[in-house]
Amino acid sequence: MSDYQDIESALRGQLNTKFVGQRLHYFPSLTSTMEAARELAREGAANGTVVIADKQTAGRGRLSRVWLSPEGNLAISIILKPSLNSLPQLTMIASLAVVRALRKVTGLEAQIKWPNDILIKGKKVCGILIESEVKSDRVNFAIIGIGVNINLNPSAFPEISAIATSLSSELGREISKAELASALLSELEQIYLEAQAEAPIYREWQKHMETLGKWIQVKTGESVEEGKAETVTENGNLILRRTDGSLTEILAGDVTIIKN
Ligand code: BT5
Repeated sequence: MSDYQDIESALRGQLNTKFVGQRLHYFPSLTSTMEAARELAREGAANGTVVIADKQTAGRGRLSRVWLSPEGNLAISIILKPSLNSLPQLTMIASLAVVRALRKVTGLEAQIKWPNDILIKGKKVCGILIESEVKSDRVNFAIIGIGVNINLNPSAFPEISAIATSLSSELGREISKAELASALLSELEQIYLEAQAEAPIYREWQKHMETLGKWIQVKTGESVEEGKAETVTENGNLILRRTDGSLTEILAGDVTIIKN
């Protein structure tokens, strides 16, 4: 199946959720699903509204980095209206949903690299981007952006060939985009509801975290910290033990593993 309308109707047919994806906007091509979702959210789109593009011409990562999204990539944005308290949990919710959906649809066991990468055998198969609009102490909306390399050959993209993988490269066969998107949306809804009910999702998240126990360097803007990744907090922050034994809590950054 390659025509986006076929994928869209297969997805609508398979989707088994209460609210996530019940409003679905599927485009053959967009600059970025984050832009389209933001416009919809500002126009008052319902909680759980989903935007998917078969390909993106200006897909983005954190700090305006480029996210390559040719057709074999699933580019999806989900609009949610969480409370301010649960906003920091969205990265955890999204990454766990990806891990569970990958296991269910492909049998592959993925790992989480703090804070927002999903890896298979050490290579990036998925990236997650959270954006939100908060006014005083209210979340107007949050958008979870997820990009998964489904059916693409990373070696065709020199920018990412050394660091990326895809489901088709791991499995040696193609995976249905509709099936993966549908599994992802239902896992996401389930974990989002669990988290609202204060279930401790961070323990499961921590269990899949490959970063923990390793000697790492974390860059956050101009600041660089080095030490052992000790643990993560319930809000998803990383606790690092520096060489002098002191601890520091890091909210976001880019991790390089120095030593296992
Ligand atoms: C991310 O940023 O990993 C978040 C990516 C989020 C993409 C989704 S797709 C749907 C929605 N719409 C968007 O426009 N974005 C979201 P970051 O941690 O900053 O990682 C970016 C880095 O990942 C780049 O600098 C590359 O090194 C690498 N990269 C780019 N494209 C990749 C790909 N397709 N597969 C693996 N790695 C990639």
